[in-house]
Amino acid sequence: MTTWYPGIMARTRRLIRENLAVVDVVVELADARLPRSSRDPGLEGLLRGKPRLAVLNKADLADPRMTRRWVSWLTARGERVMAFSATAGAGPSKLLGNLWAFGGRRRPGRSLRVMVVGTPNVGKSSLLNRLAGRASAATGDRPGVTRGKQWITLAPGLELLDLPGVLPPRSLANEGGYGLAAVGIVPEGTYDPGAVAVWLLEWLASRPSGRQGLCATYGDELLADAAPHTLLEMVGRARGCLAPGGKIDRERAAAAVVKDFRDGRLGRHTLESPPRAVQADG
Ligand SMILES: Nc1nc2c(ncn2[C@@H]2O[C@H](COP(=O)(O)OP(=O)(O)OP(=O)(O)O)[C@@H](O)[C@H]2O)c(=O)[nH]1
Ligand SMILES: [Mg+2]
Repeated sequence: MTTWYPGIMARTRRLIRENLAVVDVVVELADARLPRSSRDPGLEGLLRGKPRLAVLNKADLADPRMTRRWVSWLTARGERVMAFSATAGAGPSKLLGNLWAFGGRRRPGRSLRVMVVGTPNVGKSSLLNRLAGRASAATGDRPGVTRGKQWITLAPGLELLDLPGVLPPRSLANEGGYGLAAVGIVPEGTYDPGAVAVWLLEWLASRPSGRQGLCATYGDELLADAAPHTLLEMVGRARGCLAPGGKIDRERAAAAVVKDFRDGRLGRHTLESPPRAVQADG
């Protein structure tokens, strides 16, 4: 199978296509911790040259230096892009300014209409709520919260369309490896949380900022003598995830690691780097 939930994904793509004609600008949300693989390359063709602003959301959870590198890299490739945090930090004035600037010409007196698209759980509904200054759209810490389309009218003269998330085809998502599961974009039940937790622990343990986050959360002894494959056991001990008989409950330990990472308790990390500058041809 190459597609997730083919019915829902086809319906969401149809919603995007059907509403494209009535919107002035599209905001494409990505997760700043996975600026490449949290974007569906299929959207490009679907959006047919509509003015588009790419927003690397959840920037509060990503490594700020890496976010700057990603913004520069994408900008150099001709994209309009900015970093944002829908639920933290600075307000939406820069985002609003960009929307008005990129929205193009409109009939006088008509509202600016903005469609928000992106993979599941990247914060589309949260961004709308932040712009609206009120909780108009339902949000939740799992993919698939928004089920249908919802227009939200903001004074003055701004209308926003919230849509469900679209997942890239499964084969492309696999290229994102465990990252998409780690940040909560792909649905539960489609990955093994134990494998994701072990991957995350090894990823973190292999870099100084990651080691710092692990020690701060689970104790210094975590890295003192742990071989990579025993990290999960060590976390289980630190977190008191014990099964009957005093054995470590690896499932609970894995869930704790994934949750701690998603909530930013292990530090601010970006799971993929922009490609190195390609050498000029010739
Ligand atoms: N730390 C942090 N959390 C965020 C941010 N934006 C959204 N979230 C959280 O991420 C989760 C998903 O947010 P939603 O707004 O429901 O995401 P969505 O893209 O609308 O998700 P679907 O409708 O399921 O596709 C929620 O728990 C939000 O509180 C952000 O900028 N920073
Ligand atoms: Mg939503």
